[in-house]
Amino acid sequence: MTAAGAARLSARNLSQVQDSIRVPQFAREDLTTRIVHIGVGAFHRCHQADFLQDVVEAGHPVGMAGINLAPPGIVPVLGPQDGLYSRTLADGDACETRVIGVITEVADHAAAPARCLALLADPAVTTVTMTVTEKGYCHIPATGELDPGHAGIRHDLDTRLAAPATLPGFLVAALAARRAAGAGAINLISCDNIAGNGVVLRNVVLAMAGAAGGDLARWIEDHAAFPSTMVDRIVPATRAADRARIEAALGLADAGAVMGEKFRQWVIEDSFRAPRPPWEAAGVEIVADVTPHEHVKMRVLNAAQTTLSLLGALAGHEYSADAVRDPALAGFTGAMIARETLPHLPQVPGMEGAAYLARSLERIRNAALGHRCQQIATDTSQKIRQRLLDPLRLTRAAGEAAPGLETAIAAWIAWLAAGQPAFGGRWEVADPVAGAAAALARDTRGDLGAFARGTLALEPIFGADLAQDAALADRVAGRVSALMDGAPPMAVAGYAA
Ligand code: CS2
Repeated sequence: MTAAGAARLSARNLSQVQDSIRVPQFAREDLTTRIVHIGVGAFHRCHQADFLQDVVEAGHPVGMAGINLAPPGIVPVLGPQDGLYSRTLADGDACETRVIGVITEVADHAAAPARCLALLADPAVTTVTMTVTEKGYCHIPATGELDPGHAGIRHDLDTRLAAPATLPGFLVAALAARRAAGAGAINLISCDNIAGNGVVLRNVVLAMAGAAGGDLARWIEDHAAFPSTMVDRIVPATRAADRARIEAALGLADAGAVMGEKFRQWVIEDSFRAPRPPWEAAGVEIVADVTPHEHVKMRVLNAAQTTLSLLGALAGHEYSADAVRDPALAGFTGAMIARETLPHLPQVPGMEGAAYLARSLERIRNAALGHRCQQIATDTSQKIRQRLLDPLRLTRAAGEAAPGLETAIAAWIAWLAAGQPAFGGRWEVADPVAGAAAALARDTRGDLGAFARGTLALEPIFGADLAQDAALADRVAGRVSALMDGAPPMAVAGYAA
């Protein structure tokens, strides 16, 4: 049933797409490229691009160019397809497919660095959005500041931004080109799940510009806006079987096919410096302060995903939808967030705590999406602050115990341990702290308690307040042992009772 051997979706054969599939309802040649997006991965293709298509279909012909800074390249995927691809929304047996046509051009930095710089120096382009994952900002998670010891940042500075390998390096080089071209002000919009993502982006760009020398940092302060955003839609990496089903429905091969849930939300802080697309036409919320939305989303939906995925992986579940069907894991996760996180959350109309939590768990139950526990567990060092540590800090400030959040943190350390040969070597640890965890496992020679305490002492992740708390380290180390020694459902079963 695959479309192997079938023609690839492209502008030429768009009219052959099956009638049940919605194709772009506009003339693509009328689009003007006003946005550049960096990081054209599955999430972007199913979220910001899907919103933009609604903006265009509402009568605003805004096109977007897509750049990938890091592998995999986007040109081999969307180049032969003239930027066209399909996105499918799936819920149970129901699914709806739409061909997205707002991407006017794609470029990979490795192959076409000059074109990538030129796109950001084009006066018609006034907005740059980005999804480069949490670690793409090269910041210290505990502080939100640029990490001067980051190997990529050191490379970019040592080579005077001649061939930048990082997002901050690329943006500074591109903004220098933009200033030289006299192209004017620009909105730089992070769409990654970091609390205060606009503040972090501003921090790393200004620090990089400062370190590179000259007076570019001053120009950036005067000409660039860094609105914070909250983005939401569950979009796992596309599975081969899903792609095959989509291709069979399309009647054409589609290397860019993505699949996500129906739910979507995008909230952007109203602080722009340059013209921007009328995103409101697609239901995007433009608000004075996006912080409350970010906190609710990351501390409830994302925290539930992280907790269920770490415990789920340890318990042998493949997908987060399997983990949430495990009554002990779901009961624990729901109770942890309800008891320890919700009491400290801001009130956001439409995102009320208990209902938002119930809806989040329901979304994770969507078995049509194959969201692997291991995918969500990847890079937890970059995600844990906004999902679990900041809520823990609020309980501490209120003088409350937080056995649930401490167990979830222990689940991450147990997941790191389980990736070490000394503790079973069940999987490969995909995380920037993988090297540090491997060294710690060697140094502690199979002593799980020492491994747990050593991990918790990583200040760039846990911050000095948590990293230096010996009593917390003892409690978490005990929970790590319980999770590794017994079956994870047993270790959490008592909590919800
Ligand atoms: C997930 C997110 O992989 C992960 O870290 O928790 O990608 C999540 O699916 C999205 O934030 C949902 O909006």
